[in-house]
Amino acid sequence: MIRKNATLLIATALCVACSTGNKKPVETPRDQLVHRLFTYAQNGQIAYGHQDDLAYGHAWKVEDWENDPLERSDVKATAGKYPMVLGFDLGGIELGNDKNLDGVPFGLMRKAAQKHVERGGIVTFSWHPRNPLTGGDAWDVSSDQVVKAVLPEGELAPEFRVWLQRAADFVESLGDVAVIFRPWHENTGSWFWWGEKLCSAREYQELFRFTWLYFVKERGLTNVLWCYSPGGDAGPERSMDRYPGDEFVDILAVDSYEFVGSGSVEEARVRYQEELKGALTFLTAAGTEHEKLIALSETGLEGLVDPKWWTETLYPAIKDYPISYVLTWRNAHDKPGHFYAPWEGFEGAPDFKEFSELETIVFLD
Ligand code: BMA
Repeated sequence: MIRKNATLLIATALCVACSTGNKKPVETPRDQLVHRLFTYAQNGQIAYGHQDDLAYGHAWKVEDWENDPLERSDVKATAGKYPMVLGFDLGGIELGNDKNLDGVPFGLMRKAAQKHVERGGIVTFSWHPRNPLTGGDAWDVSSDQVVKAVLPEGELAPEFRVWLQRAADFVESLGDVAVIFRPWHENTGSWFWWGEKLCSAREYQELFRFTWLYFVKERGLTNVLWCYSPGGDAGPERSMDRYPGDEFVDILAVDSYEFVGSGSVEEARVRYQEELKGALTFLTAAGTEHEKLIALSETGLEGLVDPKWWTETLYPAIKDYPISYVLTWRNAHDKPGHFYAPWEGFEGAPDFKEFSELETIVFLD
């Protein structure tokens, strides 16, 4: 039923997305990407994504990126196929650094993103910029004046403009490639300086809109799909209270993780599935109402401590919702327990392989 309603909407939205005023066929990379994501949702398919997949994995990383073919991937090693969606994080670009906050060179990121698109994949960027007021990282929530300070009337506006400029320069340097950009994520939590308790709803909306205006209107970066992704536990009211508005958003998404904590894996699974189903029910309705694509922009279970996580936890929780993609977080090369996809030799890998072979889950062959 959910799928049927969504299909009707998607068919309508697809016409809107494809029409360029005079019934021209799909043409720009952005139109093509919108079309593709709507088609997945319409067909009951979900593209699978993995953060940083081509840059490193569990206990390995690309060293000489300029000469590396970028063919290594934990996902490929365990599923036999690349993830369809490749995520990267721009954190650090704002300072003009040559590597991001997790040590990924931006040169490698650019090359991997372009290669992934050439291979037929989709690329998404998140951004964990540092705290421009305190000099701390994105998680520095010691001041609730940061968002206010970076807005056009604020005392840090000129510096923040340079930060936006550096992020936009990177996106522009990718060439004529459409990408999903997901700034100011998990804003219904209060662990980033743009979080719920750190700014008013209006300030948050202005931050998102200002970022959009800078990229789209000032820089003419029209190949970006804008993704708004609050936390999966926030519910409709809190999520939409800070929604920047239909003009500024193409994809409505949520981030939602499974946490085991001190309880059992079984209890964690029940909590996670409940939260996820609640969030995806809300997203499905919001997607219909606002005529937007929907996605599960970040998810996972750290260390995959549930051996059947893919087929018995994640899949049953997402299969009935028209999400265009689901992305699991990174496999750190330097923190042995910090991984969200299997790797070669990991005992839970067969369950992931089974997941990758499901007809409705889309990988990149
Ligand atoms: C977090 C962790 C951190 C990382 C950050 C940005 O969830 O993976 O180690 O620095 O994301 O990628």
